[in-house]
Amino acid sequence: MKTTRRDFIKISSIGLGSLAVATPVVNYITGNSNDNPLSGTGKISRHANYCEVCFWNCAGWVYKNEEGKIWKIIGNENDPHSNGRFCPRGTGGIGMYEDDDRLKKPLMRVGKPESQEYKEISWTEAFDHIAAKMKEIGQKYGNESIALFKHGSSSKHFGHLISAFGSSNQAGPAYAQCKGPREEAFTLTFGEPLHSPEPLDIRDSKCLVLIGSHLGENMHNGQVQEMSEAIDKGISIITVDPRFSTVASKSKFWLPIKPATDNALLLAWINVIINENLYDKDYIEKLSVGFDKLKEHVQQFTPEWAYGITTIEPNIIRETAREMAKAAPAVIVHPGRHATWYGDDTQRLRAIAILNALLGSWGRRGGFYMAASAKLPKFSSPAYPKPKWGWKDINPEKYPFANEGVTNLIIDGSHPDYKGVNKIKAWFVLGTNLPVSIPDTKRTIEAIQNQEFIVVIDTMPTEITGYADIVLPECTYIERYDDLRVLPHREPNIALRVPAFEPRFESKPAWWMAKEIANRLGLGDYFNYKDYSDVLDWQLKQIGSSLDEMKNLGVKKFDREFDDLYFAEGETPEFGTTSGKIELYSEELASYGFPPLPVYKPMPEPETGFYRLIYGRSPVHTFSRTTNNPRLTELQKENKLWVNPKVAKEWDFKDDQEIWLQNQDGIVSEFSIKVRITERIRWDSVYMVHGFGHKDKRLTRGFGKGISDAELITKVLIDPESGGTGMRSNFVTFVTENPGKEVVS
Ligand SMILES: Nc1nc2c(c(=O)[nH]1)N[C@H]1C(S)=C(S)[C@@H](COP(=O)(O)OP(=O)(O)OC[C@H]3O[C@@H](n4cnc5c(=O)[nH]c(N)nc54)[C@H](O)[C@@H]3O)O[C@H]1N2
Ligand SMILES: Nc1nc2c(c(=O)[nH]1)N[C@H]1C(S)=C(S)[C@@H](COP(=O)(O)OP(=O)(O)OC[C@H]3O[C@@H](n4cnc5c(=O)[nH]c(N)nc54)[C@H](O)[C@@H]3O)O[C@H]1N2
Ligand code: SF4
Ligand SMILES: [Mo]
Repeated sequence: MKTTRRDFIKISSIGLGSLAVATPVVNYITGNSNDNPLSGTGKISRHANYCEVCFWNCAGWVYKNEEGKIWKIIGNENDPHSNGRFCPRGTGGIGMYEDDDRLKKPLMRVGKPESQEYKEISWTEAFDHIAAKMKEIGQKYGNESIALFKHGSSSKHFGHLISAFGSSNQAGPAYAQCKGPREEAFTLTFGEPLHSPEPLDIRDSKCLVLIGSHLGENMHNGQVQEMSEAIDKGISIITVDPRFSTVASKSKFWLPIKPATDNALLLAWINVIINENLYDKDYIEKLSVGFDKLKEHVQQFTPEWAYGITTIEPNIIRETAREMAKAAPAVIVHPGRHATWYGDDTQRLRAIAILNALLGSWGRRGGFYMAASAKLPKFSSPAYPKPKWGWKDINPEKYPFANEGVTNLIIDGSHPDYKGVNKIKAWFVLGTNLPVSIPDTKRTIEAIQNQEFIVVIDTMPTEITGYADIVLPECTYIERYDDLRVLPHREPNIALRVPAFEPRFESKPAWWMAKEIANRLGLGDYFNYKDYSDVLDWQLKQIGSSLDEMKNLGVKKFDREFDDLYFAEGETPEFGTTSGKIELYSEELASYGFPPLPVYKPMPEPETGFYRLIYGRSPVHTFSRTTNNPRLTELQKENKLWVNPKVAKEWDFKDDQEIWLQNQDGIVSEFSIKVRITERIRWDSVYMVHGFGHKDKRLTRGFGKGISDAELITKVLIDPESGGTGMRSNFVTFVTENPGKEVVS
């Protein structure tokens, strides 16, 4: 049967399994964004925004109805991230605004540090207290001892504040818990990271290789849309996943690999592509270094060798390698995004980068295009003071290739067991739910308890807020200005966010909070504006636009400076690596004692009765940030545990039976999870969606619904090159009787 784009969209809702789909939100998913409700009524209004439900940051319009109430959010047709369509989560973003469980007023902890009792305070009290504490801690330990954990658009404002105060200790989970190893592996190989959105030319690709990347469940909008388009045009997809993912059902090949063995498959593919002369000789000869060493290195990694490790048959390994080569250079071995799996992640991503190089897909149509960003002038602000030390100095021996703040290193510097001199003593946390997003929660909490002061800026009472001394309620993205979205794409472009509503309750935008704190610290010069719209208007005027124009457009595209989306025929481009070439062999890695050519390292295996815990995304949720959302919990309120029928039989499980999980370190899940018996998962693993099992009772819809994978991730395998925390190294067994754990909340 021919696959159509509609089929693909349908399949992603089929992928929702038993979820209720007859809700208003679903209508928006396929809803036509062309129906212009502005016509005729005169009362309905639309307001430019870009979505903050995930970091694809699709641009769209927030609509108000005749009564001035929120009506819907839809995509902006001119936006290359959304192409006029939002994913189900983006559509459900209005639930973030509507949620009555939101943080409403600034809160201050009362009583002992470990108590979770708070009193409401005024904004003035909150700011006076924060500024006084910052001064006190700065005087005692140096301003560098204050760190910022951050995720999301508004974190920039607190990043600015902390930098102005004199600390560069800033990090977010989007690096060491997400794409860190990938960015460093691609930088080592091609001289530049991939950024977001990744410059993948999926729409013109003929073969897409997905190693874990579960597009369709991972709803990165533009990529999913381009993949649907490419499916229409007959793209051949090779999916490597121990689980029959939604996209596996759209693939020509599904390789149900034994988890933790991908490096062996990648090396065998490289072996076949080189030994069968399937690589792009001209490209490799002109543009790369180290081919001979690579060729010699991979001789040992035959498909027969890989079969014993991966359980993928040698003829399938050969056939899929030929399939890629047939499509080259219009082929993409997808680099994935959440790359922190097994602690050998820079090595795996190096193998992926090298495979793309051999196929000649970098800089080629249907492969990786050369992205371009719009250029915006910086709003004037004094230079930052130079900190005496930064996060790298917490342990200079660790993670030599980390180019962005490593959250877990800052946690090391905050922990009571830290012996170094560069101690962290206070945290600001904005837009990240650290107990859920950083593995080894126990260690994170020990680090928190070793701090003299913690401020959390959030929209919801999620787990992290319970550890704060002061909680500041931020308004949602629908109620505030933020920076212009400036992200790379085929065409440089910018997108605007304006408030469609006054903030609900007493919530406020982060830019205002940062500015008020700065004023109290004598750093007002760094926030030299009245309202953030002044900054936007000034910046826009410098590039020939204005706030008014952008309010009407939402998105503006600019011409590329050069016609260099792909490499020109015969061109010999220079790469940002040390050699100026694509580095198949990395002298740089060698110089730090790391393998200069990718290697396979066997990983620990589960004991009898234990199964590897793997996790991924639901198409209707983002991490833990949406699992209390009134719109999105209607679509899916809990996660389920995927269990293979063979395992279910051994344990005598029935579908929807409630069980608890216990990991290799004896940690038992706080809540229970329903079993989903399915052939779609290997017998050696179990699978769940991340972000459920909230432990804070103030989250009335999310509390106790399903299990949090994070609480079972106590064993972390850290990638020594980048600091990325491998989290798929945990094994669980089943507990069928209620262990009667008390919920502390
Ligand atoms: N709907 C939705 N979409 C999202 C997000 C969200 O929260 N919700 N988050 C966004 C973010 S920030 C990120 S980083 C991305 C993450 O999305 P991806 O980068 O696609 O995530 P991965 O963790 O690489 O992929 C999860 C898949 O890996 C499979 N897997 C597990 N172990 C192995 C293994 O050993 N080998 C192989 N080959 N596969 C394995 C799982 O079965 C699952 O299908 O998603 C983004 N998109
Ligand atoms: N076990 C496990 N851990 C993981 C992952 C996994 O799959 N499994 N995925 C990893 C990946 S890929 C990533 S990118 C990270 C994501 O890590 P996080 O970004 O920490 O993810 P969330 O759980 O969504 O937490 C977001 C927090 O920000 C708050 N928030 C939402 N919007 C706003 C806002 O506008 N302003 C403010 N101030 N706060 C806001 C939410 O209420 C919530 O408390 O997690 C990583 N950690
Ligand atoms: S992919 Fe979905 S959730 Fe993410 S920014 Fe776009 S619309 Fe929002
Ligand atoms: Mo991520």
